[in-house]
Amino acid sequence: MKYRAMAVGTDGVRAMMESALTARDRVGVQDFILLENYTSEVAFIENLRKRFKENLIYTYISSVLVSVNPYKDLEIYTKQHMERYRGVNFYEVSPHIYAVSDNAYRSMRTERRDQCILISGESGAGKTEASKKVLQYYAITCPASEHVQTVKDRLLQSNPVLEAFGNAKTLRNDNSSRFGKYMDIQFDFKGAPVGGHILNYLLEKSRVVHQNHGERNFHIFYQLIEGGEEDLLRRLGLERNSQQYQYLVKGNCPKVSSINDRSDWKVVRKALKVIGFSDDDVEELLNIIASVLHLGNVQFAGEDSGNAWIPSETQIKYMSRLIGVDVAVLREALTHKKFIVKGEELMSPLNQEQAAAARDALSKAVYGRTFTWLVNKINDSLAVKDDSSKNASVIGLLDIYGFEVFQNNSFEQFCINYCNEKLQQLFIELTLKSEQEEYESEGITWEPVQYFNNKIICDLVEEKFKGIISILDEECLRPGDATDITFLEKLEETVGGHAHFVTHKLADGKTRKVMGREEFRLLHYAGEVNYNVNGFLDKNNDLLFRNLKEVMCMSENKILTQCFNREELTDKKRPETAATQFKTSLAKLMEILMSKDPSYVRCIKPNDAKQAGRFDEVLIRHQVKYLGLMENLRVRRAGFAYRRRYEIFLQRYKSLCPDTWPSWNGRLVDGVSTLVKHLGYKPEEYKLGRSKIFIRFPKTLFSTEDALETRKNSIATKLQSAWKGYS
Ligand code: AD9
Ligand code: MG
Repeated sequence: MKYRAMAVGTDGVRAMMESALTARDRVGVQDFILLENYTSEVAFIENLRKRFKENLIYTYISSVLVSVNPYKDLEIYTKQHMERYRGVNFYEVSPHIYAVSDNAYRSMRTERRDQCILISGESGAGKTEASKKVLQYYAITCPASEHVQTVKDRLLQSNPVLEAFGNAKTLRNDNSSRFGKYMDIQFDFKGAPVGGHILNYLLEKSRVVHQNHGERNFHIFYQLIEGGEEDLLRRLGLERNSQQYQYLVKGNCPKVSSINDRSDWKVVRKALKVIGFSDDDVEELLNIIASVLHLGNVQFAGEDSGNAWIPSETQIKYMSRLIGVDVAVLREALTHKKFIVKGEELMSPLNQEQAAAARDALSKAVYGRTFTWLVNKINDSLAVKDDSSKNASVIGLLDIYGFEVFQNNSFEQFCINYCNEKLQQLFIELTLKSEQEEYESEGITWEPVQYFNNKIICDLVEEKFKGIISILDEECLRPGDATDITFLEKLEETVGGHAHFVTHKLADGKTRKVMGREEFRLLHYAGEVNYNVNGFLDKNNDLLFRNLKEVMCMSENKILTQCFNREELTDKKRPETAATQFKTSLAKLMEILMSKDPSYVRCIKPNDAKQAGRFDEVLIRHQVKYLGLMENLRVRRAGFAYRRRYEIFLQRYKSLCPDTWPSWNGRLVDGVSTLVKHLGYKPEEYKLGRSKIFIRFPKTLFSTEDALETRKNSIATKLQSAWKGYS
């Protein structure tokens, strides 16, 4: 009865009461591979809809898990659920994130191969929630000693801390991760989690100084102001009103109904303790957070000469006390720029606008580097302590921003979408590769499938010398008159003819009216995106004036002294640009992922209103497209819809053939062969590999399933009448 049980995702009782066809009609198929019309997007979405309506948010495409955010608590994450998935064959229980977690864990244990779980999807689709579920699954189900319990607690508690500092309320998600995260969970030879390591990617620093309407800054600011104890706020010189702070008023959204900043503050404070932050660490950390708020309130006035000055010094005095720098030094650094000409230092005054920009650059740098410090600190606390466990196996968890298309797309979207191109490439390579390998190892002839290889777009972005990032860097380094527009012109010259690149200029010299003059369009694998070049150079340069760096190096705050060091000041080499750093870190990430066996979780957001029960078809179709799900299904179905190891297949269906029932004593392959011949399988419907049977069409499997159902029903009826006769 297991097949029915997994189809309804409950204990299968309901499905048993109905005919096989009705059950399938109502709840759809639990694996898209079993869809009759597998090339039809309509059928795909209809299957998702049916399941969503029944609160069945998970569906497979073979081993890929597709998850639709339910926007409500489904009570499917209890300890009992975890137990149900422990050590059970992937296909014998209803699709679940726990099944993926357990499967990865068991593969790691039995095959001794590192695993990774790649979670993707757009903002609000449920990636972070999914990654937390995986972590919880391991924390609860894996073996533990006292030491391991500490590691488990720290792994779990790293989440609220990173979310406080790296997540924010956006229009799309009340708890949106504004950084990419890859986390390794390290296991010892007994399968217990003994450590972890986090890599973080591209924090959206610009949020510290600006938020769009309806959005907020990072949660920690509000948590501190709402939840901070009276004497703490007094010490930090903060008022209990977020709207007093310029960096917190831009989005006009101080409160969010789904968020309780005060109780979250308590959670974060506790989590910091569990992770091993000392009272001093926390004090220094909060001094920085408060300083950023004070810094945001520093206003500049202009003299007649145009030079900026600071009329009220209350804020910089607080700052000076909190991070231990001299007020006069701070004042000068915020209103001047230092040049070194022929070894001599020259100070040039800034105007009001420049001073405000320098102030904001400092806030971003301080926050961004503190975030990196925080991640490093968490890593120290998660580091494997015991040398004997150093070569432990690893499960990596990737929770990274999905493809983004907004009304106005900038440098951040460019980086994020580039990252998704890379992940898509990896996905294609790994799914196709493993598919091909399976056919080869089973000795089955493989018919290659046509698919779009997005390498061409990755190259367009990242190729040395002629890729978009190289051209951007070149403009950033070019002294003189380089601007965002000259960057766009360079792009037109260099990649203008590329099949995936478009600007307003047409080949015949005319202009394309539908595109702005400051835009370029990339034809991504997932769709077209127009990028506005405004701010590209600044964001890529990510420069902080030298004297501001110097001031930070002088700070007595222990965290800041680690974030800003003097070597940086003497280093003649220009720091790498933001895009190049990102490109390098992505290349490293791809290497890490390539070295592991991947499992995929593809998250889908059902509607933009964050509402339970709403299935917005247009929105979902769009995501199905850019997650490449139809392509994934096509590749997976290209050969055979269904494959199972001989012993599992025989065990399940042996009762349908008198020669294999109640047991088969010969070779497994002969048993399966006897069984399917008895069932009337035609030669073109299946193939027998070395250890598995491959079935080409779902209908073949369905008819076998239906036969099994009929047999069970008839036995039940016979038993019932026998029972009646007896009583
Ligand atoms: V973003 O790219 O970081 O902006 P995510 O991470 O994809 O995004 P997240 O996991 O934060 O989205 O989910 C958004 C919200 O959806 C959560 O805060 C929950 O309220 C809701 N959610 C997501 N997954 C589930 C789930 N499995 N069950 C119930 C869920 N609610
Ligand atoms: Mg997230």
